[in-house]
Amino acid sequence: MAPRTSPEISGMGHSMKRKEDPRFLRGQGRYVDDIVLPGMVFMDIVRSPFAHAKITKIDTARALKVPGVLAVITGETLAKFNLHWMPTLMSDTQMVLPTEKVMYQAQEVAAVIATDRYAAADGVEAVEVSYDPLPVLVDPFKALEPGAPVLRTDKKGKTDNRIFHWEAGDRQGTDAELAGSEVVVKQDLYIPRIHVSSIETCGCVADFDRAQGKLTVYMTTQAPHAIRTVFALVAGHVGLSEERIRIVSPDIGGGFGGKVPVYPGYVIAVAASVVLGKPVKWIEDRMENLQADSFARDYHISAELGAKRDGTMTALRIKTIADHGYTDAAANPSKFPAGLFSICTGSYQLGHAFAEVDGVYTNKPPGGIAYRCSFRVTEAVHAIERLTDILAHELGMDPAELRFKNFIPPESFPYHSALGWDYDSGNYAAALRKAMDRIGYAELRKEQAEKRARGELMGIGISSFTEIVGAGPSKQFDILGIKMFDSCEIRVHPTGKAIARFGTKSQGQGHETTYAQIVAEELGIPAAHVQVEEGDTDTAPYGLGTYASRSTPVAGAAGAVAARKIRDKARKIAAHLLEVAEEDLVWEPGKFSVKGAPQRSKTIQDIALAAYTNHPQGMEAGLEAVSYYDPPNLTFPFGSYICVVDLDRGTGEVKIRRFVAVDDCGNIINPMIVDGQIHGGLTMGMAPALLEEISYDEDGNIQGGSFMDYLLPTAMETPSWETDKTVTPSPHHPLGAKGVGESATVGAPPAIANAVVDALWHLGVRNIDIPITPEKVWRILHEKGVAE
Ligand code: PCD
Repeated sequence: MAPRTSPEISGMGHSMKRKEDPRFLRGQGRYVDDIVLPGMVFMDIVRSPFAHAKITKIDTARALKVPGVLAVITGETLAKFNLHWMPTLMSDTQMVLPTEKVMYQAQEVAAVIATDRYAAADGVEAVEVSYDPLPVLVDPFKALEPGAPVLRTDKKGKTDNRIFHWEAGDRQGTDAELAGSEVVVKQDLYIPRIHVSSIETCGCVADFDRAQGKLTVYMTTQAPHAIRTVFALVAGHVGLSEERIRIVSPDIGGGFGGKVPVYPGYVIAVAASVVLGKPVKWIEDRMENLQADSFARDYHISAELGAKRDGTMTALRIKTIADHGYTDAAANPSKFPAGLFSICTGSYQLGHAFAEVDGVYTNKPPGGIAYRCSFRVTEAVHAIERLTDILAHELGMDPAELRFKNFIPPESFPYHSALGWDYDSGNYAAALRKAMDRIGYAELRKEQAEKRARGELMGIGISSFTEIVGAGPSKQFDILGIKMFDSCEIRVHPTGKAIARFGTKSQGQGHETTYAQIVAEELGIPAAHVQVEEGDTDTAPYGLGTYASRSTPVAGAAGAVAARKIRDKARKIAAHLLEVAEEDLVWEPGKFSVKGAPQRSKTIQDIALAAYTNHPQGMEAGLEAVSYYDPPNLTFPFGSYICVVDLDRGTGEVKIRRFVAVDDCGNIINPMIVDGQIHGGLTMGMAPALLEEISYDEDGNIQGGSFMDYLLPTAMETPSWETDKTVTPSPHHPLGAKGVGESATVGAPPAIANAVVDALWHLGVRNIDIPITPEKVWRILHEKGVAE
């Protein structure tokens, strides 16, 4: 789509350089740890070595003698104010600090406050905690067995470890259809626990000002307003009411869903600041971040896909056990305990589908965050895309051909899925065809056959995913009852420059640039003259925050709507200045002119000045507007990815030779930023496919709790991504845009897994659970007698 505005205005479609980058590139960003307040003290946390144990004693005497240590806070301290437990976003309860027992390794046990960070760490070493170990449950299947020890003994009347049972679709119809299907493929898939590992860990500076009775918390949160409300609900009874709480999210070094939850550390820091009357800084270290912050995934999926022998898909049935750790602290919309997992019918016409998920308590850290995925979409896409490939192989059909046969055709949109979603728009075949042309699919298949004949192992994997982002219509989506709208407030100053404030919060996505471009598109004020602000609850309009790729679909839409309100007023002022009727004016980005007399015009800058100096009698002065946007539907971005791998028969290493990603996120605001999002997302999709996993031994000891074992991709492992686009606008979004931030992380893992299995299918390999490590492949090569 050709941009409508000039490069000077830089509305949509311009690859304008990021306004935030000069400060980031010069090391001048202002992150939480850069905040230094007078009299500030430091907090460090004592953590449990056991995954499940009774606390018999906490002796703080020695710690209190460490020079610089000011206080030690325990569960008992908090219990006096009834602050030792807090609600989770899923209306479960979570310990801030324990008074009786710990439930996972690395759980917070006590906090030490000291005059400097080192003294706090020394104090942590000196706190003596006595534990009485209890039986540990790490396997969710065992946790569900009758007679398994009940973990949540704090919940009166709880007799098992099940958290919830959730289901969607038509069970009977699906059962019947599958029973009558000519072919049914079944596969168990485990999608392991992973961690976002953003460059910046979590932390805060809690500053309770006794004189004003006001609490300011600078913190790494993706959702500042929601956090303010949660704090008010949790601590209202000790006098912290909402107007006395200010949350500030400064620059954030990566969120990826990991900075949505409220972690105990934040609450303890707030309590410490209230008790001591001093600002308290708490910054997690790298190991704490990896071991105790919310995890993602951990879904045990059992899926069945039915089809006719000609490849027409008929029905999908999925049963999932979801390991949630010791509390349900998933960051999901309230009505969706399994997130948007019911997008699992993917890009295909499926008449019948049924999905069920059981959430289970285990002795692991809580979480279930939407790590670069709009609430369990990654899990859903992995299931359907893996099953589709298995079906193709079983039928002896080309996986691309099978997809073309089953895609929802473009004329069927809006498409009502068997699990209840109304997909807004799509053209799946166009994206797959483009990806196939780009990569030279037919040639690659020939090459693969030749190589196979020579014993070389090469695989081609496709993933044609559909995403679901932009929560959400407020009739379905809320968090703790707060509807999931989002907001924008724009003020145009007399000199024609503007400030735009949003209810979301960028963590690196580039909102300062793209939001300014949205305002530029709608008002013709150059994006360079639009200052974007987010993240301060004292100034920004109330919004639900940035996650689930919702900023463009929801807050971006609010930006367009607010700008249009301003344009409506600007039209009235222009009519007054030009002494014509409003209907006689035509708009082009940046000015109104008189129909048939284009030389008679007023620029938006002229109009802005008039709004303060020469506005019509009876009209209020000023030029500003606010919009709280409630989207009529979600947006459904999609794409087709093709991955080519070569397997090393000596080492089992998977080498990604090529990876073509064709994405469709509707109309694009900033093509350069979108490409950056795809590159980052693909790398974060490759990571769990090949490298990352957090697991636990029988005693609940974390495996992969440091970067020695938890392997993040570096430039060495990352291939050169080849990206392309198709453009299918969203029919309901004011700018035709869909979200894109998570597409690549969601779409990439099955493309890679499908490619590896494609290389090995002829040897009888149907599935390898991710991460597909060299060791797993090496073992298979030996088992099949093809190792070198
Ligand atoms: N765009 C454009 N166009 C279109 C779309 C979009 O341009 N069509 C762009 C925008 O504006 C921005 C971006 O792109 O800037 C993105 O967007 P979105 O999709 O809307 O999204 P957001 O909301 O903003 O964001 C969020 C996401 C998420 S969700 C995640 S994970 C991740 C992503 O984002 N994270 C991050 N990306 C990123 N990047 C960075 N740098 N960092 C970070 O942290 Mo979640 O749920 O939270 O898990």
